Amino acid sequence: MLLSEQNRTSSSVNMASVNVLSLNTLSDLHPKPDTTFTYGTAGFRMKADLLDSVIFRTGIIAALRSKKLGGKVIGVMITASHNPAADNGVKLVDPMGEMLEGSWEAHATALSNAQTNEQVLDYIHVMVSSLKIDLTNPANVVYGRDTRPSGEALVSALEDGLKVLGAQSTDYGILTTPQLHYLTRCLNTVNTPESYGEPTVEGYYKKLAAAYKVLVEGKPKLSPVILDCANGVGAPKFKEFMNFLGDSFAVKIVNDDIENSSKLNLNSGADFVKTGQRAPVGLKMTPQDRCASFDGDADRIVYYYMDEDNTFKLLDGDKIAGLAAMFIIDLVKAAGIDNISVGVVQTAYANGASTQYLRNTLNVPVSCVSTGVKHLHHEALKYDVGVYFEANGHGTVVFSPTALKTIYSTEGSSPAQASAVRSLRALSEVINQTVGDAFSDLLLVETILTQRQWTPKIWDQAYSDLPNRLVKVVVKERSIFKTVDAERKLVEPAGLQDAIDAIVLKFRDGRSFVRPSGTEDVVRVYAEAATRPETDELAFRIGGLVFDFNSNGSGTRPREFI
Ligand code: NG1
Ligand code: ZN
Repeated sequence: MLLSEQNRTSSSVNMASVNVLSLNTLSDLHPKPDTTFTYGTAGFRMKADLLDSVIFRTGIIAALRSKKLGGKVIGVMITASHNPAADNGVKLVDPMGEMLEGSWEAHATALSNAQTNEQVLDYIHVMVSSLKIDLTNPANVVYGRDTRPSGEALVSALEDGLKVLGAQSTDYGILTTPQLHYLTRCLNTVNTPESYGEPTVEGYYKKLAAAYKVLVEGKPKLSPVILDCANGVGAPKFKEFMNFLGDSFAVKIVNDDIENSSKLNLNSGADFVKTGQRAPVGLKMTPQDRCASFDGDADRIVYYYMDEDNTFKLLDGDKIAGLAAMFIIDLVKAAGIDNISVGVVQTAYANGASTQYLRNTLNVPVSCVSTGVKHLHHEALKYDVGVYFEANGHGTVVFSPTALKTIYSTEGSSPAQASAVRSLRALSEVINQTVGDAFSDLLLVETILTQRQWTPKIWDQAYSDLPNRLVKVVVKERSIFKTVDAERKLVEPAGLQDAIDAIVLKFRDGRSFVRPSGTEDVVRVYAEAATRPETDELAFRIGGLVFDFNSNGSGTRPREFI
């Protein structure tokens, strides 16, 4: 985008502190490849060797965001989460540890696609002028990265970007994504009434471990949880964390090889387990075991176990949400508190049986929002206590300031009530309030199972998942697929939704929806129905329909499509 003459004049006063010479020199070190970039649901994400210019420019955006917010600390995380080792990506974290405000995603996209140094400078002008950014404000940025080998060079690109506007910055080295979110919030709230904790990684461990110890105190310990770390950052970081958890936590870590980077997320990790509905490599299960998998940056977790007849059983994000909601409702009641309500937020990918369970058994309000944690987080803030999880295991529980005030001002009028209040307080500390956090969610689930002395099988009995299937369809242009109603209905291409509805009607308990992915160049088809064969048939019929529609299918038509 180029500047209008008017913008050029009005912003020129503010531009004194952009050193054009330095911008050009630094930008020349990070030339833009012939690729179009989009800041999507998970920030920028793609093959690592295409990201140099994007990360350089993300440094500029981070500095501008900080200046816009009067010097508040902005976080930058370099990771590609559950994607293969050759990918990488970058996401920005806003001051309270939440995802970057939606309207800035478009600015990040625009700046990343500027073709020349002059256009980069022009777009900085546009932002300064239209967003009224005072460039004389300080800029403070913190950053971290996962274990991907490409991370180190990308950090240098980021540092060059930060230099353009003279940002003060701190490199926190290798971190899990939620640790960076935690640090960002702590740094922005230090010495305020909203202080979130000590702004160090050690502070994070201390806070969570202390709360967990309160929650399991006096309860018989469960058998060790077998923990698949996807050969990612969760492995070294969870080992560090164990120094703080000590005897209170028993774990057997597998898939912890971060030296051989090609193993990252390979046949392991939360995404592999959830998508394939099977155990990761390197993890031998017996029916007694309770297992969990992190993803590559440790912000997702799923649990699983093996039934007596050796059937693999998945306890995904929906099951965790149900468990957490049930536990919190019971605790609030046990504490004698009657003015805290619990709500749950899901996406269309939540299993229909989980939504039924939440609504009809737990009697909690359930909202459905578009895919992407920022949508869930935002909606969860509307409840006193908002539980949100994506089916893939990314989620957390947020306590509103009013709920926290009630919890901290209640004492309880019996020992049982006082104990429930203590648990509620500790729960609000053990749960990462900024973002879904696999470490914190692991402690949350282990707390509940320990307090109840439950096996995963007992937990699983809350409801039975409807069989479901997720199918990817490679299309020529995924942007032509437009959805409404929390992505459950297509409005474009015209006629496709009617055709989908007509097929779904033929299946018992059938439900299916189609949406373009925000992280991959595919369209996703989700289907569920009463039985496995019906579910598969429904998914493959809709897959075929999408592939054929308006001849948008690209490449070979998958054999299984009907
Ligand atoms: P897309 O590619 O937009 O479906 C995927 C996940 C999201 C979310 C993002 C970010 C599914 C079906 N989609 O998004 O839930 O986690 O990645 O990582 O799991
Ligand atoms: Zn992740």
